[in-house]
Formats: sequence, structure tokens, C-alpha cells
Amino acid sequence: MDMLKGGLIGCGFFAQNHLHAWRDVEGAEIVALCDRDRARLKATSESFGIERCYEDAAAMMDAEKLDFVDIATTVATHRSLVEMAAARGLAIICQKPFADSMEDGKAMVAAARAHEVTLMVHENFRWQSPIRAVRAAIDSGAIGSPFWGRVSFRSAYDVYAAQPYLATDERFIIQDLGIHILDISRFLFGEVETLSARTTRVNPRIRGEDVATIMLGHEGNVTSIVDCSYATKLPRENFPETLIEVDGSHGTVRLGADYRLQVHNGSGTRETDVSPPLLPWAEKPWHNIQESVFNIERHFADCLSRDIEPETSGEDNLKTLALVYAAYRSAEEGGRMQVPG
Ligand code: NAD
Ligand code: 89V
Repeated sequence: MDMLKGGLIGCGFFAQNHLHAWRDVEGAEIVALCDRDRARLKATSESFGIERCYEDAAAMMDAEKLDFVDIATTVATHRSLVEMAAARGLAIICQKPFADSMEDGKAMVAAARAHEVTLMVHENFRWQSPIRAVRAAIDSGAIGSPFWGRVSFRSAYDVYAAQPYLATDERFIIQDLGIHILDISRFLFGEVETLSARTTRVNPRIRGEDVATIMLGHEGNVTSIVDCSYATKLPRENFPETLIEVDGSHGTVRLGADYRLQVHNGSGTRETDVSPPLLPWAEKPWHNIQESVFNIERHFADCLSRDIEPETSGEDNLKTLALVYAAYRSAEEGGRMQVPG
């Protein structure tokens, strides 16, 4: 099979993880880089030995023979870059948050459909191996039918140092982090019929909300709580671990700190260590997220080579995006129930 050739757009903080992971993905490689910031482009080119560099994305797409683009810019540029790539018949993997509005998200999905190109969202948290282990425990039937869940991310880690836009954007935790946690809840408990949210800002030095608590009513009468905070000062910092509780008709699953997975039912309690591997280029505590970047990129390459729809396709991600916007609407109305859409 021919090697899939990709061009990466946006050589900022998180793209460095993309590039490390692409080196390990069989059957795909990044052959060209683009960033409108010349210094970042040069530094990334030197770090990864990728010599074909562009300051303009359209110029890169027109000059290079690419199969796909990897969009690692912040959200404001996603729609124009996705439409540009789709019009040229290129497959696309695009970072989260996929879109700034439902309208933009739907337009991107429509563009990909019109040009018959694969569009996948880099919604990577559900690709973390501890999260996959929770899903496998549920799917094994060990706890019967889930009826309640909690997906929780609480931290006081200084995320603003590496990602300064998180402190200055009008909206913060639901759009940046809650989007992952809501997606995990969809992944574990199914599609959402109703939602209610409350938010607050604790840190006076940032613009948006840094705490959100969201109650979701899923199809099949499952209820879940998604709670996120970047204002929670714990004795032990868990960043960037997502902690999970699932109650089922025959037992319970708990994903606790330090990646301890506990499955309990009438036969007893089984505890396992589901720590993600520390990839050679990764560093703690980010290794959990970094491993999921490799997993999602490998999935994208696999879908392209087999011509199948990715799990976190643009179309799928519109359902997660709808939860984000419903959560903001609900919070603006003091927690009133919303139907996502
Ligand atoms: P960043 O600001 O560090 O990097 C973005 C880069 O894109 C900058 O270098 C900028 O010059 C470049 N850029 C912007 N528009 C461009 C354009 N039109 N053409 C060429 N280059 C352009 O941002 P970041 O922290 O790396 O975040 C990038 C995206 O990754 C965001 O959407 C963020 O939410 C996401 N992110 C995802 C995860 C995850 O786990 N999935 C983690 C962190 C960040
Ligand atoms: O994963 C992310 O999207 C990051 C962070 C973990 C800091 O929220 O922005």
C-alpha cells in the first residue's frame, strides 16, 4: 500500500504531539508543514526534519501532492481550512473544538460530503486507553445495564502557561475541556436527549468559565453527570486524568486516580492498573493525552486505507458540539433543561 502523505497546518503547542505521533503511525507520514508564524514554522521544521514549509495553507495544498491535511490550528480558522481542503479533494483530520458554532460545524460536514472526502475530528480523549478500558468493562456485561454515570475532570493545573488563549477566550472550560468530557459521556452512555448545566468562574485572572457541572439524560433512561473544573486545588493533582463512575443493574465500574480500574459485581471485585503506556517521546503527566493522539491518528490512517467512516467523524462530532452549545444555553438560563440540537 502507498504511504499516505499529509500536510500539517498549525505548528503550535499541541501540533508537536501530532508530529511525534505521526512518526509512529504506519502507512502515513507528514511531508509538509504550514504556519503563518515564520519562527514557529522554522523551529518545527528543524525539530522534525520536515523541509517543505509554507506560510500559506492554500499554497501548500496546491504545491504538494497530499492525501490529507492535519489541521492543528485554533478553532477560528477551522471552517475556512476545512472548506479549502475539501474543495481540493483532500481527506481531513481537524482538531477540536471542531467549530465555533453549529452553523460552521454543519457547513464543514456538508463541504466534506459534497466533495466526498473523509472528515474526522481529532476528538482524542475517548481514544485514551483507560477510557477504552471502561467501555470494554461495560461492554463485557459484567455490571449489567448501566443506569447512572459520572465523568469527572477536576484540577488546578496551570493550563494557561502553554495555551494562553484559554485565559483570554470568552468561553473556556466547556468549549475546551468539557467538549472532551461530554464526548466521553456520549461514548459510554449513548446519545443525549436532555441536558442542564451550571457554570462559574473562580479564577479572577481569566475571562471565561472555569467550572461546569452538566446533567445529561441519555436515551434508555441513563443519567450522567459531567463535571469539569480548573479551579479545584486537591492534595494530589490528577491532571489530566478523567475519573469515571458507572452504576449498572448488576455492579459498578470505577476508574480512579492513578488509572486504577475497579469492576465490582456479585462475583467479587477486580482491580486492574490501566495506566497508558509512556510512549518514547511522551512525558508525564501529558502521556495519557499523548498516547491518545497516536491512537486517533492511527485510526484516521486505518480508515483512509480501508475507506471506512472514522469513529469521530465530522458528522459524529456534531452531536458532541450540540452538547457544548446546549450547555452554554442552559448555563445562561441558570441551568434550565435543554434539548441538544
Ligand atoms: P497554538 O496557538 O499554540 O498553535 C496554533 C498555531 O496555528 C499557531 O502557531 C498559529 O500561528 C497557527 N495558525 C493559525 N491559523 C493559521 C492558518 N490559517 N494558517 C497557518 N497557520 C495558522 O494552539 P494550540 O494550543 O496548539 O492549539 C491548537 C488546537 O489544538 C486548538 O484547537 C486546541 O483546542 C487544540 N488542542 C487539543 C488538545 C487535545 O488533547 N485534543 C490539546 C491541546 C490543544
Ligand atoms: O485537551 C485539551 O483540549 C487541552 C486541555 C487538556 C488543557 O484542556 O486544551
